[in-house]
Amino acid sequence: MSENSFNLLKESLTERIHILDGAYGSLLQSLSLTEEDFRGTRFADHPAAVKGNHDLLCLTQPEVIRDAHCRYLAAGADIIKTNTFTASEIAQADYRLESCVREINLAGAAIARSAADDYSSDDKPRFVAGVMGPTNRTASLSPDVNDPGFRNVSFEALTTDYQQAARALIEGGVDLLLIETVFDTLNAKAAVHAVLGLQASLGRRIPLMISGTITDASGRTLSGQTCTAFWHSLSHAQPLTIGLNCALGADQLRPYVEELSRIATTFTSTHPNAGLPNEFGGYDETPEKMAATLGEFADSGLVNVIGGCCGTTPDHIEAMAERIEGVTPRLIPKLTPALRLSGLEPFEATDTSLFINIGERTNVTGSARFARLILEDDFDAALKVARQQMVSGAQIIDINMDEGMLDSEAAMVRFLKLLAAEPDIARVPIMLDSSKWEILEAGLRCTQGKSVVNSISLKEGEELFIRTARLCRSYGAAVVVMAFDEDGQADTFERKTGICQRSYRILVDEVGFPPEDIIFDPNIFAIGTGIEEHQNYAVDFIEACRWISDNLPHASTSGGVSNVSFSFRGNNGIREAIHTVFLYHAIRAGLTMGIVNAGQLGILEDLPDDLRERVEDLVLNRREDATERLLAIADSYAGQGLQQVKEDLTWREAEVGARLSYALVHGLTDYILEDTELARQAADRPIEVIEGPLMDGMNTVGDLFGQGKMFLPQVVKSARVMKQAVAHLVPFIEEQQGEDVQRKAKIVMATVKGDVHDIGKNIVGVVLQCNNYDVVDLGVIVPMDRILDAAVEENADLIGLSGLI
Ligand code: THG
Repeated sequence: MSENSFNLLKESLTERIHILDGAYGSLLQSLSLTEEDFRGTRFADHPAAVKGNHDLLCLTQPEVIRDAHCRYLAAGADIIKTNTFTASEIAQADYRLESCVREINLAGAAIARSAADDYSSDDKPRFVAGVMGPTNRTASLSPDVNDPGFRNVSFEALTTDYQQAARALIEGGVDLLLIETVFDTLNAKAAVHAVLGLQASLGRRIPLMISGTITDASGRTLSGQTCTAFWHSLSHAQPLTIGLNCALGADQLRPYVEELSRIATTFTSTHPNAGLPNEFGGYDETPEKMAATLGEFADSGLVNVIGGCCGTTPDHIEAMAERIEGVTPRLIPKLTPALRLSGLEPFEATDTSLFINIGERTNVTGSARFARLILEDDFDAALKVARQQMVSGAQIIDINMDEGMLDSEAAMVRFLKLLAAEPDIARVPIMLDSSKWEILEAGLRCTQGKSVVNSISLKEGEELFIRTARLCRSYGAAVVVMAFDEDGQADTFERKTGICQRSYRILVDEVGFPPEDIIFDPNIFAIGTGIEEHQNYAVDFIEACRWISDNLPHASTSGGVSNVSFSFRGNNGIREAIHTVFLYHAIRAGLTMGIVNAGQLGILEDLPDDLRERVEDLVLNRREDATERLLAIADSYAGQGLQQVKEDLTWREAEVGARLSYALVHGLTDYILEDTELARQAADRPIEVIEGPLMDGMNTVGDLFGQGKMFLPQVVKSARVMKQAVAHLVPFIEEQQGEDVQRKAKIVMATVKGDVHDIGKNIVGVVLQCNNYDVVDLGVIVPMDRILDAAVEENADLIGLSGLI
């Protein structure tokens, strides 16, 4: 699309609501095409079944696809979607058609282009959106019960795959790209990274539409993000539209459409299913009903683009087009620029925000204990360090694996993947801390939220600085910029502010980096070292923060607070007093955030007067003898550090059954073995522990999930706690042979022939295995006979089938 027609589209989106077309899958399905139809002559001898591979029809039945496009265009669609939802190598591998992916995308684009051109007129231009689906793998979730850190797809593989598809779609003539049905934001971030890379190599802008999907009552994506977190993670794509599609019907989507509408500073889109599928796999919502619901969204000013997903037909699209005729489109809200990050949940630093705590303890160079845990490969305990920082009030977690004895990149990746499986920790944004770009980049490829890169700088010159800044942007991260240049670290006010200003100008003017995503760190160095040149370090830092907040609009400031007291190592009482005083003055000068030992920050008023005065003399460099005077009283404060905030353990006071349920619902493993053992001793037979308190707990989890009060990664976490409890009980159950059931219940599962949808099935498999089922998974496109044979052969108790058809 030329820059000109892109601007025309943008302008016309401000004038009227645009109509996106409806479903292709369910429309094509209604044609009852046979395996032979799907194959055509070209794939007559293809070794795998291809029925249900709708994208292949772009090659084998182009007229059928063209006709479907024309029906939607005739119904009034402004934008039609290419029939390329599964045209990725990852998805086509199910049909052994990886080698045809480029061709399918080229053909899909060309067919839609020619149909759109036929219907285009000056007063109603028609646009083609090249569809890129989510693939059938999730980059943020583990499909393996025994390893929450495992992934069956990598960011790199997704990027390569998406880039091939995007390139072919563009060559084939699409106007824009639509990354849709995003259930895992990390997959979408890989798609965005691919598109931004392509954009740079083609030297022109590729308009993007991005649409996520909310799959259950929790109102979150499958991978656990809220709508706002989802937008924060993807806003760097500067998409033309952000929206929601598929999954729930329009009615249930309303609160989330409203949320996006309120926060997204771009156009919004909604293309829901025609309701949830009924028990026959059909869709019940009529064109009138859907047009009425989406019409109300339009009347309420929530949308700029509407259309349909599964189950919608040209009649639905026609009814929508009629309904929104003349309705004023949503106005894009004007939000004040602010640092907006995300984990599973959003994080926003506004002008009125209080000081932001970044947890420092998950740092192998900053904590001897954390270093030992990582070196000993005890990642479970290492994760608890992150949790402890959060319990103590950290709003962001700084993670650093820079240690000579370690494969730092591998440790960073492993820690982040495991952390993604801990929904209570993954809630907050991550600050990736390393002096090596490769480690930072590896980390960026593991985080679905909007993270912070800590750090980049002019240390190795402008070229590298610009290159890494561009990459940070492409991965959707904010950055910490150290006051460091070709001549070294800035240690005076002039050097600190000079370097920050220079960095700011390069980032904002040359790279186009949003100033609100820049966090300056003007270097916190140790004071009280006895060296004269160090005396004014704290003052210089504080004054640099003031200067930055006055002179570099929208940028934030940060620093490693514990550095300042290094020379008082071993005396936590004094160190904490120094931190308290230092932060008091730095925050008043505008310091936005700091890397701190969360939970060990004191209050200025609580410091004894004498201590406060001596510490202030040191921090504010008010007396030559400040260090000596502080040392003189230091001994009496040694060992007086604040207590770490303790986790709330009141739940431990309940009886053991209730404790087991609580642990399941909250995904807590600390006491699960101890409690399971107590419950076993109290029970007549070990099986009763499973059938009683453990099942009660899992039932509560099920109920809470149904009510939208828990989301999927939490349910998976609960299932893993269940697995630990069950594993403890199994040997006791086996000991009682003859009396109890001796073998696990067995389930044979498969995605039925003609379908490849298996993400839901895989999750059910994980949960069942955690609940002591033997799961035999036959894979996808499995014919009925094979399922029945396997069930007989395995002597299965249950059969579980997956299929969206
Ligand atoms: N700026 C930026 N990033 C940073 C720093 C900074 N990252 C690392 C560091 N500095 C901030 N983090 C820490 C973490 C711990 C300590 C200091 C800074 C610390 N640790 C105790 C010590 O060394 O005495 C460790 C004690 C223990 O082993 O438990 O003080 O400035 N952008």
